[in-house]
Amino acid sequence: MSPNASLTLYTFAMSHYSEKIRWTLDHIKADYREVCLTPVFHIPKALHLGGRGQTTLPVLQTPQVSVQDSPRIIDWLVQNRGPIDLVPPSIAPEVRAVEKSFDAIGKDVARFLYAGSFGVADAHIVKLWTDHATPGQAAFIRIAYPAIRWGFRRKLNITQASATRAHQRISEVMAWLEAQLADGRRFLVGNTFTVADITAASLLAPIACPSQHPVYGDPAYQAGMVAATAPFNGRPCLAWVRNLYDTQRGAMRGGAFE
Ligand SMILES: N[C@@H](CCC(=O)N[C@@H](CS)C(=O)NCC(=O)O)C(=O)O
Repeated sequence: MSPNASLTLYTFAMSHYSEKIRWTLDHIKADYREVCLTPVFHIPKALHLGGRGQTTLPVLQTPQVSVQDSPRIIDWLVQNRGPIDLVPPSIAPEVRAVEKSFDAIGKDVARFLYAGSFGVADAHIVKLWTDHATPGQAAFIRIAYPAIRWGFRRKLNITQASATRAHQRISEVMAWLEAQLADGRRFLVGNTFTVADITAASLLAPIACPSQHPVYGDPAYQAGMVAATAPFNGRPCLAWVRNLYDTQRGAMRGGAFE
């Protein structure tokens, strides 16, 4: 990262959609700076930069525009920093279709993991939510945690029934992924590493817990999520995710985790 990087990526350290864009920027060796925000305190920044009435991260701030929503950020990179080898024009529709199907389970992954860890691993969650906070923000999160947790439950619609449905949808996508990988292929589309692979691996990384990731690779995270991730233990697709991290992930260059 250079101090004058032209791109700024606003993330949550633990967000899998943020990891998708972080990995993409790292792969194309973009000169960017990452700023990890703290839940709740991210809202004004995301609303202001995103300009779409949405509060989600990641948001990529560029000299021209700020772009919110990971597929839109990929679009922007292809149009403004392209051609990028992660979206080869000849197979772009297939790559983007696989990206879309994994993006679609991101909320279920969050829903399922929070359902399994709220009330069980609250101290770990508070730590995750405050790792990049100022002392004042951290104090607020600690005091207001029960209310924030309640808000998360409502926003993500976390109930026993929705967690069961989330488990089912994640399992279906994992089964699809494992069927693709059954012929021994390394990459999902076109025998080359693409945004399809990055999206699949990033969106499943909170469950696969690759050691390279600053949050999911942390033994404290893994201990906190042990019960929540247990139903997926031993799935071959998670071994593929970890292998992709071993062979393709490389360094995180945005500076947030140095
Ligand atoms: N469609 C969005 C989804 C991003 C998303 O859901 N981000 C979550 C974190 S993983 C978030 O920002 N949640 C907080 C909020 O919605 O205010 C994308 O692909 O970027």
